[in-house]
Amino acid sequence: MNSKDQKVLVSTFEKEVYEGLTAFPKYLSSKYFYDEVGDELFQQIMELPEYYLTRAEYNIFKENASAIIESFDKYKKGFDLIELGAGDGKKTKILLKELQKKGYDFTYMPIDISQNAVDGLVKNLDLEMPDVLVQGQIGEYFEVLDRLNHISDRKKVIMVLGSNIGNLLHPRAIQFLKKLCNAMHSDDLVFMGFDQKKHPQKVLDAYNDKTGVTAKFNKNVLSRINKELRGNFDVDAFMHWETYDPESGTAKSYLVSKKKQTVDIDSLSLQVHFEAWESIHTEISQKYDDDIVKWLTEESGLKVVNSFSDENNDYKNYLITK
Ligand code: AVJ
Repeated sequence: MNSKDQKVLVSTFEKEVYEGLTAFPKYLSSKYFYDEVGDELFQQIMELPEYYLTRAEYNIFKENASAIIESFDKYKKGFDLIELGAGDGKKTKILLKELQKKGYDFTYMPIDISQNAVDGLVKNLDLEMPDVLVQGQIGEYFEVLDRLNHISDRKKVIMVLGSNIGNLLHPRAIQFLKKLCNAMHSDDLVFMGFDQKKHPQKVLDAYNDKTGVTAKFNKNVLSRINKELRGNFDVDAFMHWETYDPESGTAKSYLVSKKKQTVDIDSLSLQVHFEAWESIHTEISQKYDDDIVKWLTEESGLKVVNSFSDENNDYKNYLITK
């Protein structure tokens, strides 16, 4: 990354922190959880006994790998397998192995804004699965999708895993799906994970683990402000709080100020006042059911053609076309 890009990034962070902490009620975007420390904490979250999402999706891949890739059958002679948001590739590797075994001709293209994440994954795949063609792509999802349409006219299967769409409230999820739809040709497919509505306690536990990793993850946004914007948040003066509304299916994370306090953020020349028990809203993790997914996709010009779920119906992956 050159210094010019860096400056643009920092100023977006500055601008959004300023907006969120001068708003009423206060908020910060969950996209700012993820720096090097946050990435590591999220890795730990995925290992937590309470955080069922990753295991459920992994099991769906394990149990259904051959059925899933049968859905890509007509693309066998050549397609791009694009993944928006490249994780550690643990789940994707199951599919890659199956595709290889069945003789599909494909290029795997992990897309992420983090050069670090993409490089790590590409290196790992070079070692573990040297025969798979991998082309990492750095950038914002839609920018890269756009670029791909100009470079390659092959069929696309676009994967969005981990219920990452759950960070978006429905109107923004529809925006996202509409943009996906625009980047697709008529035969292209989307394969997307949606965490399902379930016992409310199970959702609350997943986002409020006993060991406090999720609390640390949530507070990491404050540490980032301290580090990057010369802030002086006392992170211990805030507590992690989780809510889940079974009607809307929305889990929400907050940081709650345990006392009346004032925080300085020097790079923004900003003083932020907190009343005792005032909150900062930091994340939503939306839960879905078939009807909601059907509604979201139809609103976006897409349609669900198949779905795969784990044995508890905690989580589902949907196959979607234009
Ligand atoms: C990566 C957005 C899917 O909302 O479940 C995990 C992030 N936040 N624990 C989620 C997260 C708190 C996660 N997503």
